[in-house]
Amino acid sequence: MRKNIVAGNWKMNKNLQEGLELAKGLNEALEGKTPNCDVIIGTPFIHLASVVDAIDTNKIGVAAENCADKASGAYTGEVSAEMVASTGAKYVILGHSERRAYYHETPEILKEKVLLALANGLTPIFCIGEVLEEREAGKHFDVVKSQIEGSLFNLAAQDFGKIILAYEPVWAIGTGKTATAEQAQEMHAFIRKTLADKYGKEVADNCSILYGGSCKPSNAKELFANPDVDGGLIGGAALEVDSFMGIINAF
Ligand code: 3PY
Repeated sequence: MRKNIVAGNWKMNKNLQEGLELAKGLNEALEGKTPNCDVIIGTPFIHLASVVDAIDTNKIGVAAENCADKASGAYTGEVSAEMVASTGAKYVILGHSERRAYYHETPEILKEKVLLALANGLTPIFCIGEVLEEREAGKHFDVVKSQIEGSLFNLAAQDFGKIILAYEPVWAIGTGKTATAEQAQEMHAFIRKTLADKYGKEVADNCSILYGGSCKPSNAKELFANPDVDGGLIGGAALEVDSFMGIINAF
């Protein structure tokens, strides 16, 4: 059956020393505890190897926040999925709305990234979600479905089984606005049905679908209580041990 997961997305925050302090603090806070969910932290590339070394990776998984859409070669400044995997990170966040919006990542580019991540043994945490105008125009289901179809439906069922999805309504990211528990459940159930129609009920039931977008200790419990919400991809609240622990403890 699918896992409950709380994954942090640090974005472009924390220098190396600050990041290490945060990772170690979280490691300490989890010492001797068995949370009711898997815990993952998504860090900038340069933190990955040091964070992996500094924590118990059996307790806390480590994710990159991106990887290149090319395997290797003359792509100055890029970081490949193979390089990410060589640090000991096991996950990679792909398709975050910030990457789609600011770095023009298309479904085609993301499709390549997913394939390279999987080929290198990384678990993609694949983000999907509509912008405010799309929701207001009643297009949110179509948008999310086409994001999934465009980057993931080329996968065989066996490979799709390795994907974690994160539904992040763009209008709720960094805005302080959160989807209501009903809105989150409605979309997560729609996503699960979309997966079931393509891959069958078993694959759909086994896929963890996280909610992202201003999830915090005060609303995590209500969001996670929904049958199709299997955890969260957490932005700002992942930058402090106490608030991130507050969300982990919501399970
Ligand atoms: C947020 O909650 O702000 C996020 O974008 C998490 O990825």
